[in-house]
Amino acid sequence: MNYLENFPPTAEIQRIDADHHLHPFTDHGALNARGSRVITRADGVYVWDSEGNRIIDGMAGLWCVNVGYGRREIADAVHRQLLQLPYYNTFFQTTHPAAAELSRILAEVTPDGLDRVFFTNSGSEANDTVLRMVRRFWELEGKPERSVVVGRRNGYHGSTMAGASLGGMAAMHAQGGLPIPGIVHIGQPHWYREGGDMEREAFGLKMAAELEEAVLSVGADKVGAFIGEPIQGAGGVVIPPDSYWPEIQRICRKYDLLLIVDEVICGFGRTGRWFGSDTFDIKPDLMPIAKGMSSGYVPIGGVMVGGRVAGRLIADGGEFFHGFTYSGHPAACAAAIENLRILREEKIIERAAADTAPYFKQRWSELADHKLVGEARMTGLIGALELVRDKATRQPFDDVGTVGTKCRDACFRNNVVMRAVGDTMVVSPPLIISRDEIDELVSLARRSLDDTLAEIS
Ligand code: PXG
Repeated sequence: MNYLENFPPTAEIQRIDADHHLHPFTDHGALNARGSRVITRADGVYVWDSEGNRIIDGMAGLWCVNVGYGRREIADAVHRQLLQLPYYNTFFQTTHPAAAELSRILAEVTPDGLDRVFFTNSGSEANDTVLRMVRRFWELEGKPERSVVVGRRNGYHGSTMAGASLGGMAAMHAQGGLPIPGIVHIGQPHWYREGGDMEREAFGLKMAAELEEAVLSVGADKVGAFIGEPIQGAGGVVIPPDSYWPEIQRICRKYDLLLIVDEVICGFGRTGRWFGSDTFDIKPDLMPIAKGMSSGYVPIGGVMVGGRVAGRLIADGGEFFHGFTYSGHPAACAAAIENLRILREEKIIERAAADTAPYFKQRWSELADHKLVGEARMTGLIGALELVRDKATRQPFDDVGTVGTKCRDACFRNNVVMRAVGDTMVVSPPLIISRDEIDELVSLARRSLDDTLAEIS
């Protein structure tokens, strides 16, 4: 198949795909009955399908294309790197200029105190790395029993064994004997769905207090770390009350827990600052990153490591038996370096924070007047709509996910990408989205809500 130009008709691609391609997180019976949507090209905030439809991408791919599609500079940087050095490893006392340069830039743009990076190829690998690193750290501290990590229900940290275990997705844990031993979960700071009659900030404190309860019930001498996303992305853009993160950090200090802040979605500008940790004033010991690091052009991730852990690993650690063939892959590093240059030199994050994020907030908030929408929330350029049966009482729909899926399908038909998380619609557009494009995104979102309402009435 000529897969770049003059590709076969849509039905033919769909047939080949159905015969040979197993997709992530997919019910293949349902997919093959309908046929995959075939995306063939992209530019700016738009993607095009094989039928010629232009679709506004409210999800920046999968929360990752922060600089938008079609940046030739990134393609050129990758091309040049592939010609000069397409591959070399970073294992046996070697490095290459791109890996060294990217590590320097990451130390600059990430919060103070995070001066070293361990490279991975994805967010999941970053979280597998972080679990091994935490346990190695406590071994070196002479406290190997502090191997337990506390995560949160409805958190998402990836799909590998450690990633899915650190995460708290019930559906994932229901398959294949997860979580692995040594991971416990506390509740999530989801005020709209779970806060009941509590005032928002009081609810934030209550959910943070669950960390202390977990530490005391497992035993303070056994718990080594807490992991959380600043804003839970895949869990439905759960924006915590302001009281939450200060209290989590107080408890981490009190029990000497390492604080792991998973910035795979929130990092690189999503929340209006460079990192969610900047937005919420969090001081991580360890920080998994991926997605916006290269705007998804080439896969790359990593773990930013603070002084406490790095000091131990370097000073008296001997060898840390961990790493990937493609840790610090030259082409991926080249893509990330160029992506970060664009973000910095064009001040994309600062401009979004000053102009388009406030505009998005204003326009997105208007959707709260829709009959289906119980809450419209947002921070920076990430947002969610809670679809409910009854706005006054926040009563959810009975069969959770049914209405969300209908709305997602309506979005498909209306040429806008929004993702449904149960009955929560989420968006996370490229950070370069303009005011006009925000208008288009919001008006197509409203049309899709109208279509959904008509369908269920
Ligand atoms: N941490 C966080 C916070 C994530 O959001 C990962 C780790 C794992 O990254 P990789 O690169 O291994 O996928 C993620 C990924 C969704 C969706 O449907 C979200 C993610 C991935 C796929 C789908 O919302 N987040």
